[in-house]
Amino acid sequence: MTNPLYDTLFAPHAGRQTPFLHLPDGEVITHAAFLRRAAQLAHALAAFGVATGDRVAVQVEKCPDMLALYAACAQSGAIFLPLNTAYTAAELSYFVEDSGAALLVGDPARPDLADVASKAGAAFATLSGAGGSLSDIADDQSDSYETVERGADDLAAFLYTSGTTGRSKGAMLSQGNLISNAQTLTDLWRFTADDVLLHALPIFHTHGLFVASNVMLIAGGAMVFLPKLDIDALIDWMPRATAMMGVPTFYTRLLDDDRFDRDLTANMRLFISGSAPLLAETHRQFEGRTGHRILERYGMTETNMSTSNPYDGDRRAGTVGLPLPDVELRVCDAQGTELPQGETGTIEVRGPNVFYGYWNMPEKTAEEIRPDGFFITGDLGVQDADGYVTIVGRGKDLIISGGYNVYPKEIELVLDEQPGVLESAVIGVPHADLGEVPLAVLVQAPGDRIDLEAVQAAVAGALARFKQPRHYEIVTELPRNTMGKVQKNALREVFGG
Ligand code: MCA
Ligand code: AMP
Repeated sequence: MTNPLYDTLFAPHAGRQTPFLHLPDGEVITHAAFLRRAAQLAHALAAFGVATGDRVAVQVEKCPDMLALYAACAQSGAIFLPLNTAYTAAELSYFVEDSGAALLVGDPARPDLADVASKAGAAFATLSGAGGSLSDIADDQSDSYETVERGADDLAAFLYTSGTTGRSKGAMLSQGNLISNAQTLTDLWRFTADDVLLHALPIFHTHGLFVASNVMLIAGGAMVFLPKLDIDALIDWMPRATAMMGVPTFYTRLLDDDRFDRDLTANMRLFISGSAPLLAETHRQFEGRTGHRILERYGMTETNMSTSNPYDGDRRAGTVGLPLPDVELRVCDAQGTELPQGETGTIEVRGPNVFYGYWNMPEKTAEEIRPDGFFITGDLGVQDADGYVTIVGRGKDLIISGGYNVYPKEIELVLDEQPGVLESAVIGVPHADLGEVPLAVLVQAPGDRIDLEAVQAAVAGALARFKQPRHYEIVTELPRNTMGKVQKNALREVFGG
């Protein structure tokens, strides 16, 4: 194989006149057409000076060309770096600079991005829309491209993941990481060329890109490619689909709709949930309404997927199932000593799915990957006698809102800078639709005054909307333990976390 990722996911589809992407307006992009477009985009990347091993940062709305750009990066040996469309220019600057991206591909509707690129010394292009420069150049290119030689150990993607220190880390994923996981999941979940997957997830995260899209590419099936979660569209397409992947909010919103019932899901063979805890209650309600048992799985940006409930066996509500066939999982104490079965500890995983490390952060990498290769997830779990894993909490200070990770530290750093704020603490509080949302507790500086509107405006300029606290509380001091550490549990008790 000259390029394992391209050769596994994309090359087998050359010339296949089979549907790959069903778009909301009824347009169908065949596998063959998709590959031709990817080749054109690979030429366009070269025209922007992108070379093998270069990072291509991409912040554009979900569209077929964005997925084709992923294929183009694979084919040309560039490293794909997708970014959440909600990120502000301030957040984006960090990713583009830190990664040393050669090119930033942005939305034409975001004129501030050209500036972000130029400050970071990266070239800038827009993808789609009127006058989209990369797509315009691609239109004039040959639709075949000589695949660049790469190996399984070469890097294929960077995904930035925020951290408890407030500084995002670029997780380096190799071709081998992506292929092994996609192959394992395709087999485990029995995806074939006959499947039609409802795809309403964003494609800038592991879930929508490496789980959903890679699996469908290996299987050779089709995707109903919706720009975002749209319950009407899901209900409309469901009788023509066979499977869906979503975060728990997808399932609770479907259950809120009376049209969603057994008849509507008669053609579906599989519903998969992940990225955030699915309440056992949602699992049961879903089964009661449709007869389908949702299959819950668990993973991380750094590991792709690590566990899954079985396809044929018992899909146990409230658990994330069993370690994947090629993944070793252990539950450990803080020193990495494995605990007896049935005890709660930190989940550690090892296998071909585990990433290569954090870009330019060898110390962080060494802190999180043990010398024996086990990655410390920071999730607290317990494994039962049958091997089923239950996530019981998080050792890391993390809020998951609608499937997006929000690290309190990142918000606290912004809040602490605001006039009148002596210090702050951010906690997650329950939210019926999104699972949890951030609540900020602010301590007013003595003799000073906090202007909440000004604080909210400053936060809006600095942080993506999904990270912005939905509630604020002002207190005179934060509860601390004898070591001086803020007791977030005490805050959760007071403010309903
Ligand atoms: C949108 N908003 C949010 C979120 N999404 N606020 C908090 N949390 C969110 N997740 C804000 C918008 O800025 C807007 O703010 C308002 O909520 C409504 O926006 P809208 O676009 O209508 O929201 P939506 O389309 O209904 O989106 C909600 C969503 C979406 C469907 C839950 O966020 C989503 O698709 N989430 C999936 C994320 C995902 O793929 N995660 C996987 C990463 P305003 O109030 O100003 O109007 S984790 C991963 O990959 C690991 C490896 C794994 O295990 O899978
Ligand atoms: P990310 O850093 O975006 O990759 O998010 C990974 C985190 O999401 C994990 O460390 C878990 O805390 C959480 N997560 C993913 N899947 C599940 C699940 N099925 N149940 C509970 N938490 C999950």
